[in-house]
Amino acid sequence: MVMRTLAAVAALLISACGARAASPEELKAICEEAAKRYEEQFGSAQGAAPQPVVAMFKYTFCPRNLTVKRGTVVRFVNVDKRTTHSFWFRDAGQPESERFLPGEGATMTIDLPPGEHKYLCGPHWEREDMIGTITVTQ
Ligand SMILES: [Cu+2]
Repeated sequence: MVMRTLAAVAALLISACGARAASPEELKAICEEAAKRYEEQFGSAQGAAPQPVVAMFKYTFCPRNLTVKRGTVVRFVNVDKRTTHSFWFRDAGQPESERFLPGEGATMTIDLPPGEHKYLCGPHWEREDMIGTITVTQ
């Protein structure tokens, strides 16, 4: 009973803060829309780019999890309508990128040790759970 009450209070607090991880279905829908917007803006499919592209859209990195070989150049692009986004490999000791307006982006050479690396969107990781991972292979 106490546990149930605690769980209810926790759920209430989480919803009150607005921080809630999107479900896999929601992520899929967001990333499908992001891919569509990418193609409209850049004239080719996100998956057809010569280097992996991470689209930033609706507080989500698309794809949220990406696996690349060490040294791969990854492009991060904001395909949102109004919101600025950044990418920040904070745990790897790197500075935050600039905050990109819609249509802007930058590349990064993923020169990180093999393993999984979490990265954040500076303005949105805390409240909106805008967090991605890049898994580096040799
Ligand atoms: Cu963001």
